[in-house]
Amino acid sequence: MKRCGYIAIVGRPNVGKSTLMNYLLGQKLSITAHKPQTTRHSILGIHTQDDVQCIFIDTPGIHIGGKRALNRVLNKAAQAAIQDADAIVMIVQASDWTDEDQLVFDRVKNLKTPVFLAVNKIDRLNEKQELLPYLANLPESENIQEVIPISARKGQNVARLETLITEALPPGDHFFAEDQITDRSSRFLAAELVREQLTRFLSKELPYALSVEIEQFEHSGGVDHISAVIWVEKKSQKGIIIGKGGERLKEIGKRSRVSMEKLFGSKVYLQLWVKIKSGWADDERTLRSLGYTDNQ
Ligand SMILES: Nc1nc2c(ncn2[C@@H]2O[C@H](COP(=O)(O)OP(=O)(O)O)[C@@H](O)[C@H]2O)c(=O)[nH]1
Ligand SMILES: [Mg+2]
Repeated sequence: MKRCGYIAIVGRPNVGKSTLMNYLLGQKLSITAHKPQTTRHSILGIHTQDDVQCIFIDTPGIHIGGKRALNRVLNKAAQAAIQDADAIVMIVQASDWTDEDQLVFDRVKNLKTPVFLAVNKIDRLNEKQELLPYLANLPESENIQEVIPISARKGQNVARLETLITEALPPGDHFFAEDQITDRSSRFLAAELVREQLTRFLSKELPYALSVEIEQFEHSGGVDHISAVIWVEKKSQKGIIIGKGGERLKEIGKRSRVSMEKLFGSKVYLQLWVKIKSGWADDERTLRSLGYTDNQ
């Protein structure tokens, strides 16, 4: 019997949503970082095995507060993914339960949708025993099917989680071709890979204030020719990204190119530019023009 369905991966920022999706897909599709909110858009990861097609939605982290327009858009995207899903994987990390975890839990607990509560990063615990009081204190709700301790980074127990998810999906024809791994264009993925390197190289605040736009993406002579603009808010930010003698931008470019070559399976020639566009993070209309809308 064929099965197919959407699985929303939700949780506060930084608990390992993107890491889990990449592990499930066996491919680095969604960008990850040790800083919160690396994932700005919901992104589909499609995994087809035999009769089952799982369509994972890696959501931007739901989090409290945030006065700026960008944060409001992020929360809406997460909310939309929850509403449409056939199953939900809510991720928390061992052994924390924060106000933000509670907020996510409150959003899913009254739905009819089956929820799998994944307790991630168990590889960080010294003793498995440490987990027992934590598990015993987790809040309960009727739609939680199972609590599953996992390590998304090391893959521990992820197969178990995958089996449970698969069983929860409704019967039906597959929505996507068997070899398709995402609904996103190569342009989008390329921009995300540049943004991933930027979040790794820059201080915690700066990545919120920038966006990446692909100006050119052409395949010719066996090479992908890609040209990207990094939009920043201020002149000082431009300087920080470029670095002394252009060293930082060079390194960001090199690493972005390597991950693009891996994902696209092709040689890449990458050019990066840094340009100033003031105030864009505060203007919802500008956000829309750059593609940061709720239904993305
Ligand atoms: N030790 C450990 N770290 C993890 C695990 N899963 C994710 N991380 C790290 O946690 C950070 C945030 O992960 P990410 O997937 O970007 O979180 P997201 O914001 O929820 O998508 C990254 O530095 C990951 O490498 C895990 O199972 N164990
Ligand atoms: Mg993420």
